[in-house]
Amino acid sequence: MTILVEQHAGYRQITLNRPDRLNALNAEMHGALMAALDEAEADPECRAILVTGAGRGFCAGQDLGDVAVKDDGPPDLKAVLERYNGLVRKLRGLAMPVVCAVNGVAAGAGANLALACDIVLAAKSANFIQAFSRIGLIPDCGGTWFLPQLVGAARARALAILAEPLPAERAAEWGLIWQAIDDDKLKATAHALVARLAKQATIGVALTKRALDAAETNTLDRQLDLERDLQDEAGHTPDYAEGVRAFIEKRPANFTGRR
Ligand code: T3D
Repeated sequence: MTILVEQHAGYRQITLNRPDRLNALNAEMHGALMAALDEAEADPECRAILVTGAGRGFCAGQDLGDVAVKDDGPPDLKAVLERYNGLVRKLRGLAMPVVCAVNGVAAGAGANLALACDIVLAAKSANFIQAFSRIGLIPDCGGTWFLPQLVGAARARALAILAEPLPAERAAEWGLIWQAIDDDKLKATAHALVARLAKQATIGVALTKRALDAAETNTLDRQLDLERDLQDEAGHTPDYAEGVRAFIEKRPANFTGRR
C-alpha cells in the first residue's frame, strides 16, 4: 500500500509509504493519497489530518522513473501536473486543519506538498530541497507561489534556482515552516498538535483558512468585507455559542465542530 491511513480520536494520520523510493509519488500513490483525503473530508468525526512519511524521508517528489524521457518523446508532464495541482488544491481547500510532520528530506514536489499544509513541523535532521532546477524543471505544486509568500523574493529565488538543501532549523528561522523539532520528539509533538486541533472549533478554523487564502489577492477593503461575512458564519455555529458560554463560566470549551 502506497498510502497508509490510521484513525485516531478526531483525526486521521496519512502516511506516504514508498520508503525505498523516499516516498516519491507515482500514479498509484497520487490516486491513493487523493482518495485518503476525500475519505477524511467525508468523515464527520475527522476534524484534522496529519500527513507524514514512512522511513527516513518525507517525500522525494515525483518518481522520476515514471516520467523519464523515452524514445517516443517526452512524458505528458501537463497530465502529471494536473494530478499534483489537484492535491495542492485539495489540501488548501479542506475544511479542517492539515498538519505536516516532515520526518526527513522533502524534495521537489514533496517539499511543496508539505508547504501546502496548514502547519508544518519538521525533524531537525530534515531538509527542504527545491530539486527541480537540478533536472531542468521549474518549482511546481505551488512552489513559485509559496516560496516568495513565505520567505520573501530574495530567498525564494536562490532556493528555486540553486536547489540547495535548506535544513529544517533554518527553514523555521526563515518562516518557511512553523517549527523544527528534535527528531525523537517529532512524532509525539505532531500527534499532540493534531489532537489539540481536532478539539478546536473546526468550522472557525476552516473559515480562518479561507480568509487567509483570500487575503493573498484581496485588497484590504475586500478582505474587511470577507472577514465580516465569514465572521457572521462563524458566529452562527454552536461552537461560537459554546466558546462564549465556556469563557463566562470559566471552564474549558467543549467544541463539536458541527454546524
Ligand atoms: O513529471 C514531472 O517530472 C513533473 C513533476 C515534477 C515534480 C517533482 O517533484 S520534480 C523533482 C523530483 N525529485 C527530485 O528530483 C529529487 C530526486 N532525489 C534526490 O535528489 C535525492 O534522492 C534526495 C536529495 C531527495 C535524497 O538523497 P539521498 O542521498 O538521501 O537518497 P538517495 O540515495 O538519492 O535515494 C534513495 C533511493 O530513493 C534511491 O534508490 P536506490 O538507489 O536505493 O535504489 C533513489 O534512486 C530513490 N529516489 C529518490 N528520489 C527519487 C527516487 N526514485 C525515484 N524518484 C525520485 N524522485
